[in-house]
Amino acid sequence: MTVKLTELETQEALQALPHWELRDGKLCRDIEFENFISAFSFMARVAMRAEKIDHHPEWSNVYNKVSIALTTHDAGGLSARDLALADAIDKEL
Ligand code: H2B
Repeated sequence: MTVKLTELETQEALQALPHWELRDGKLCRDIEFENFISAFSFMARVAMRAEKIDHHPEWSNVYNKVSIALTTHDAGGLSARDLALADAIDKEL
């Protein structure tokens, strides 16, 4: 079972992730790309990373936009695994 972050840990994490915000207790980022293929190739790269760390995003894509929401289902909220994935996602941009 993965441990859920405390309120303080969550606030500290948000300081370190300026492109991310909390929505409904999930760590969210919306990204706009130049076109569909840029958006989709980003998703493919993130999918490979997510699989490697066995932690997967909730996300959707419409043409050149990707909306991401991170949460840890096992923890019933945010965990360090979401922070690691957010970091990995930022590195793919
Ligand atoms: N991804 C996310 N976002 N939350 C989880 O709780 C989760 C996951 N659990 N990916 C993992 C896979 C779990 O099902 C496996 C067995 O480790």
